[in-house]
Amino acid sequence: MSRIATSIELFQQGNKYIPGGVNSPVRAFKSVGGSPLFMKSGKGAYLHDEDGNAYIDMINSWGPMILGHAHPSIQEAVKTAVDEGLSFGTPGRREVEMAELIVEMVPSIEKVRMVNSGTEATMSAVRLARGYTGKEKIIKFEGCYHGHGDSFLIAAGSGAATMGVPDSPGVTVGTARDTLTAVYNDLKSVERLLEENRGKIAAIIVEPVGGNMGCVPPESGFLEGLRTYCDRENIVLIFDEVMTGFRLSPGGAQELYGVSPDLTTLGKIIGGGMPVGAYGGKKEIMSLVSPEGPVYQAGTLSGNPVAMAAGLAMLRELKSDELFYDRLAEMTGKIVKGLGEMLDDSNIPHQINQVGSMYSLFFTGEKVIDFSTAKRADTRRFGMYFHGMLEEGIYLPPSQFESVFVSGAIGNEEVEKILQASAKALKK
Ligand code: KE4
Repeated sequence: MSRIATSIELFQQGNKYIPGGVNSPVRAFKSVGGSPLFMKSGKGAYLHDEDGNAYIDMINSWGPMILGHAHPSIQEAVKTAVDEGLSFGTPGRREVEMAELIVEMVPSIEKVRMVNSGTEATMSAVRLARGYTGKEKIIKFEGCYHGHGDSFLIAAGSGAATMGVPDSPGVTVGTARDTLTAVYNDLKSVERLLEENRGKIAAIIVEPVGGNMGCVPPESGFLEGLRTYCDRENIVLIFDEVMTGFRLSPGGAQELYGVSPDLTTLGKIIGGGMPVGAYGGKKEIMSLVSPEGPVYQAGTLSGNPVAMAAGLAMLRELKSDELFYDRLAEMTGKIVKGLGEMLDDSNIPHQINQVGSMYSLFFTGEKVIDFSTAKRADTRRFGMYFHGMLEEGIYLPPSQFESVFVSGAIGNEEVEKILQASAKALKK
């Protein structure tokens, strides 16, 4: 009998009632093949599937579980909140505490609004930027993902057109017309769009470290260049830090790279594992958000007390341990160094991009600096590596175009296991 028989059975059952058997597409293992694992529990660095198999978790729920699973202080905070009731639809103490903490930790945020997902955060930030500037177009970057809002599901139009085309049925041409797509790390591609759309661009939205084409760091001067353009053209610079916020440093990528956006979107870690997103930034812009201003945005469960309890516990843990991020980057560096050495020894063409506790292994000989170079990596080889690691009990992101997220629960013992597993998986 298969070692993942229960997961297979649950997936078959799930497919009867849920589109693709999952509640978020990337979980379905489509790009690596095979049947997705159904996880039953997590503790520390480990996940346990429904068949009792244990895995070292290298995704950590796509980023949120930076402290590892079932961290005592987060569990305790949630249990306390649960005993007081789940939701009131009124303002609550924890929302004020959370807003205060975010303003304290993220340099550019002066006011912040809680929402329920990263998608809600980015959709709201773009609407706010349009309301604030009175302009309609936005610039995003190929390979950057900002959630499933219509404005973001846009493929790069043909060069001449420069205008986007819908990347999903259901997204209207009208919506696509207002989204322009540039090339990550290529300021000239941004300048061309600015020249062709002078005075029409409300916002530039960017992942300050690419995580959705695999991990792709900003080249020197890229983020600074965007900041210069936005200052010159009265454009709102939005850093989508849903992935990098509280991941790369207490103040996220903007603290790491020293570039201040006008608005920041947050998610993942901020909820401690519960559904939370947020957007925030300059008071001058945020003061336009309803009910203080005319830009409407709302949410029944925004600032939910249980979710706030989890998020507060998470951020307080991260804020309290000054050496946490250094240790995390050092542990990640050990994995990346060991992996690089064995790939060099095996003469396997590879690139490993790492920023702090995010990294991606690409099977390609060329530097991966944008979506085009990422797409030229050998994704079939990645699928084989993914399954080889899974068989050894290491759970990697099931896609070449996702980033590994190392948690603070991964210690030297786990690093050793990850490298031993990699040595075997690369031989398959
Ligand atoms: P959510 O709506 O999934 O909470 O956040 C959307 C989002 C926004 N911005 C960035 C930079 C993001 O990475 C995301 C979501 N990331 C994906 C993983 N690449 C979530 C996993 C999934 O879609 O299931």
